[in-house]
Amino acid sequence: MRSGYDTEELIAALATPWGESALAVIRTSGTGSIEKVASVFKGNKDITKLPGYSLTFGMLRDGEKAVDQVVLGIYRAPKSYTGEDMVEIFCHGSLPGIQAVMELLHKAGFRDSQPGEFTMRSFLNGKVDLTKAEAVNELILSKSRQAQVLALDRLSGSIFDAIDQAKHFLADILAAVEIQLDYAEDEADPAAGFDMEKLDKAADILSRLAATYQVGKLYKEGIRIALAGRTNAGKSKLFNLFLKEDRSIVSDIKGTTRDYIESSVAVKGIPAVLIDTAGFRSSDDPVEAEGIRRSNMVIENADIILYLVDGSEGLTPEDEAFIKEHPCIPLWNKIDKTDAAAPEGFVPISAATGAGFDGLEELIYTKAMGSRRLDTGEAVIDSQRQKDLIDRSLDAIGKVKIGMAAQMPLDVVAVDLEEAVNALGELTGEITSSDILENMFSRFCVGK
Ligand SMILES: Nc1nc2c(ncn2[C@@H]2O[C@H](COP(=O)(O)OP(=O)(O)O)[C@@H](O)[C@H]2O)c(=O)[nH]1
Ligand SMILES: [Mg+2]
Repeated sequence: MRSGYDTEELIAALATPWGESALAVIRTSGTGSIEKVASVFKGNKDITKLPGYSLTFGMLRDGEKAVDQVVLGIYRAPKSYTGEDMVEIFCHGSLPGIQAVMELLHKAGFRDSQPGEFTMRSFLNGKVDLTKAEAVNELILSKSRQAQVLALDRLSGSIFDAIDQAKHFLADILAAVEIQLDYAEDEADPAAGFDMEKLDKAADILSRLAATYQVGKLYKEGIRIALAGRTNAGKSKLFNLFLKEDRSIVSDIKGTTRDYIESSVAVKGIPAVLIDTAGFRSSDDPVEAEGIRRSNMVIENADIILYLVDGSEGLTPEDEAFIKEHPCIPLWNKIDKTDAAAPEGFVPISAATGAGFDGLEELIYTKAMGSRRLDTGEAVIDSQRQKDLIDRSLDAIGKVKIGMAAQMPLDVVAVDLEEAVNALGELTGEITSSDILENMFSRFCVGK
């Protein structure tokens, strides 16, 4: 079967969202792409003669017919994103216009790119290793500024550097072991050339990286926070405070929020989906009853439940029952309008004035992080693929240690050492099959 990622072919894709906008960017790549675009372009300059990193203005034409007025960005191999000749087309962002440009490119000999195909070519041409390639996608998909900073760090090579260091330690040991195997006398001490300290250093680097996965996953996937509580406790008011805008209807008419609504926020850098639910209140109105049923479902599925109580009204048996049955953060709301002290374990806040809100965010952060830690400047992984390969390498290192302690023959130990090195080679992409690559890049956006 022919792969959809044939690197001999010329590819094109819309790199900006499919929607009306001032400008749209269409990317093309491949050997001969500049000449192909030149065949449908008329400007003051002959783009086949332009050096890399030039911009030029002109008209895309289908024979005599004008297609769009554009600016072209010319890149020449190997100094481009993919490492190939590339032309980026800045055209007008009208849907029929974008479509016309794409059709023109198809006519000229380009095909639509597969997801992640530009980055895959960049990898195949040695511009990036796999950890950086994955970081490109993570950067695009990051849901909070902190998540974006972590991905940017990976893009500049923080993970690659750590893996590379560990791999060098392991490769040094392997080389020494192989020399022993080749030259040492039968009676030589097999442990003589074996640098246990290097093995420990490699294991240490890898264990630290593996431990960051839980943090990485948290920043990648985020958490779900549900607001619960009786009607009029102030859930919608608090929801809006998180959003810093009036999204949810706040009203003292009971049952205003009939269904649930959700919105993306960041709580101290952790991406979160915040869900405002319909209050608990039995209702004869079938629509409202359905809203309440759905709300209950949302609450059961949340990672963190904030349970609001109107402090000016006090605790009811219903509140107490909920708090007893659910792991939640109980909030004592409306402290601006009551002197009643918050009961033990409650967080006093005012959704109206914002009093106590910083402390609440702090508490959510602590709860979400749990035992995880994020040290400044530390490389953080958020890819399951990377985590699995680091674990595989660590397992193999464990076997090496056991083998050495049990004074196993060196050639047996060498097999595990090789496995430890290979897992890391697969991680950065030195050893990778095309199936694994296509599977990985197919999860990317088209145009990246
Ligand atoms: N004074 C005061 N009023 C609040 C506070 N939080 C909510 N309210 C008011 O309580 C009423 C019900 O609020 P709402 O957010 O709609 O409650 P929900 O039913 O739980 O969503 C509205 O009139 C809000 O303005 C607060 O912290 N202080
Ligand atoms: Mg409400």
